[in-house]
Amino acid sequence: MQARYQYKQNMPQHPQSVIPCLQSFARNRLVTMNKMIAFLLMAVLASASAEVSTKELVAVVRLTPHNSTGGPNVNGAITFTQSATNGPVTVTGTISGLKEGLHGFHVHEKGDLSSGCTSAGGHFNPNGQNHGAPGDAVRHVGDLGNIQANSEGIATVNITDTVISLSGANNILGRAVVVHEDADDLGKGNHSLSLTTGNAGARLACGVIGVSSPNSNWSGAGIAIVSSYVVSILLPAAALVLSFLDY
Ligand SMILES: [Cu+2]
Ligand SMILES: [Zn+2]
Repeated sequence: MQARYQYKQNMPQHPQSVIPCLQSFARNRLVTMNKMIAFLLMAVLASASAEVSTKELVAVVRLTPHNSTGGPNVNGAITFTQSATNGPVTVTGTISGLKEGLHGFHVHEKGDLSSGCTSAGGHFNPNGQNHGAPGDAVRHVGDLGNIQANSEGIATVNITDTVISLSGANNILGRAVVVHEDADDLGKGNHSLSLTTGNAGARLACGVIGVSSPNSNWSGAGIAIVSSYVVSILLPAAALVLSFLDY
């Protein structure tokens, strides 16, 4: 107390004591500026993260006949759109050249069409499940059910699926879409093939799922995860360090 009293008493009397006073003022100003910069940085990163994680991903596939010499001339174009990371994917488009009725419609595991649709492998099934309907808890990731062709052989596709994705473990990019000759029994037909293929018959047309837009920065999910890591871990850590500076 004595020392403090003396210091206070001495302050106005000695011009040198103005210097520590100014230093303290400057340090406080510096801490305030650091805080302002940190908050600005947080705001910028948070908005950047929100922007990236809601970026819409669009993929496309051009379906061509499995057997261009003699088989049915089935063609089509399908678009996959995902507006939020791991959100639902809408599947839209038109397929022509089909017989009227239901046709199995799946994502198969390989984008290899070197031997037509045969080399696309089985249904995309990263979790080793049985075949099922799109709404079933147990299904292949690639199980998109059936499309329905009208009397003119045209199927208008409009599906929303919550399992397939355009990023992450269920990413269908680079794999193949296959349209079948017969209806998919959705795993409930008691046929020997029901739990593997839905007994949907021959492969009529297929195509490889590829990038449409954005044409850069496609790995949106990865960037979003890094950004949320920055927001959830690094920024609070920075704020903690700054709070220690503010003595
Ligand atoms: Cu199939
Ligand atoms: Zn399946």
